[in-house]
Amino acid sequence: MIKFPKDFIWGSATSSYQIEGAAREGGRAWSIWDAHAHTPGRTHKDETGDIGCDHYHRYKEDVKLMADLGLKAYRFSISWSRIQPDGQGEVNREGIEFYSNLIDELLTHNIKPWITLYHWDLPLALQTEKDGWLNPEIADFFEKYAGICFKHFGDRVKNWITLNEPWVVAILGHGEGIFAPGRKSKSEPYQVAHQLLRAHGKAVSLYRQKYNPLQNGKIGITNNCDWREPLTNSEVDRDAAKRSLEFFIGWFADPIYFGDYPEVMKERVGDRLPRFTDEDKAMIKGSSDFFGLNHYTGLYASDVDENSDVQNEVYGNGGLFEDQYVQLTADPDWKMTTMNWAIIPWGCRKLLEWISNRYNNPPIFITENGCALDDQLIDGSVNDTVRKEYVEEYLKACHQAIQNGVNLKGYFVWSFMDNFEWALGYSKRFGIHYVDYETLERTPKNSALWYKETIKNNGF
Ligand code: PNW
Repeated sequence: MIKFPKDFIWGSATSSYQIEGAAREGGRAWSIWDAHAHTPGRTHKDETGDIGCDHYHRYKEDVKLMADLGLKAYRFSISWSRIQPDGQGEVNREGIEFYSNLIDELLTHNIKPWITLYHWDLPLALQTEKDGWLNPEIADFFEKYAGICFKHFGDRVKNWITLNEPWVVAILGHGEGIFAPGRKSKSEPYQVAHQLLRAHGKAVSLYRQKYNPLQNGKIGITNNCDWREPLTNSEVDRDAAKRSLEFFIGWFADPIYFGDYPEVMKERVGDRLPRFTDEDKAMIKGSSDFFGLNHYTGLYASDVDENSDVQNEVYGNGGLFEDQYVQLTADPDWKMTTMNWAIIPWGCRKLLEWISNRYNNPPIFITENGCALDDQLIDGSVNDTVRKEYVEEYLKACHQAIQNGVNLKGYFVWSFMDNFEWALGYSKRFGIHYVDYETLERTPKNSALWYKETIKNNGF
């Protein structure tokens, strides 16, 4: 039997829009995900998080389930528009009360709360009136919101994650436009990522200066990254795999650990890549107490000649293809989840080692790992052999990484419960393309009027 270190953190994770429901209750205003999901044609069967898992009403039952499972830590996110309905100004007492009760309920059951401040549900008013993450002012709005959370919850919460997967916000939200706010662009992902990093930096500075001395907690960021295995041992393919990782995780982790974007991104993205001021560099460098990692899958990477007409076949996973010229492929023998994500536990070990080497052995927490499967309910339960095997194999890979010197400190399985899987809704048929990405209508820049016209029957 393999053994993990005694102080290893075992937990599970969720996010606000995916589970809470009560979208129009408790003084909560709409977020960009409410607007996105209520725009016809953007989610599987136009499903929304209006009800989700009804966690807002059933949180006590849910915490009881966690306790019965023996969970020691629970990672959840706060819905910004429950705390500040417009994203600025007035604090909504009912929102504070809900999370405060949830935190107390967790602590009563000996479960440590890990809070993510932003898991993609930006208050809609900040999008329609301020252009959301494109606006440099957003870093100040986020800092204020974060401060409200530290002030009200920091006495009891000792583990903070500023942002969940800024890569997804940038690429899927602003590059492909299949996630909120539904924008399609080749430059916006880089601008948005830049503001996300600045916002993270500001929130961390505030925490460290004003709250941490009294509250004594840890704060970091969670990034997502898939593994990239060179398709062949050729130098160009090894370079392609490295380049792909640098565009994926280096984009966000290099500024945090080294103070700037990877060289290869500066060279290839050119003027579309914003530059940090010296002040921002200083603020962002060293701004994470731990390396939060969401990891699920991986692909082979190979070099693409810039004159060839090969396009990236694997949707959404590569970032902007034109900037990287990396072809991503799966081995036909690999087992796949229902979301069509390859099950390759050895990729998890390799990625952990890669991160450890590049960033000088930081403490790492896997803040998400798990798999979507087309579960068959028989007599009220699921014979979960494939999922069990997935988690076991990935944990073995984690254990090997620890043996090899990686400073892995914890693991949170995704997810605590079945939930609203963004554009895929509540579908059991993941991986099937139900939306035509070519013709999908994307959100225009000044979106207030557009949403009003697009969302019939709206509550916005
Ligand atoms: C993560 N991709 O999302 C999120 O943090 C969760 O909210 C989500 O439920 C989970 O993974 C499973 O999907 C991702 O296309 C969604 O590369 C898409 C991608 C990556 C992460």
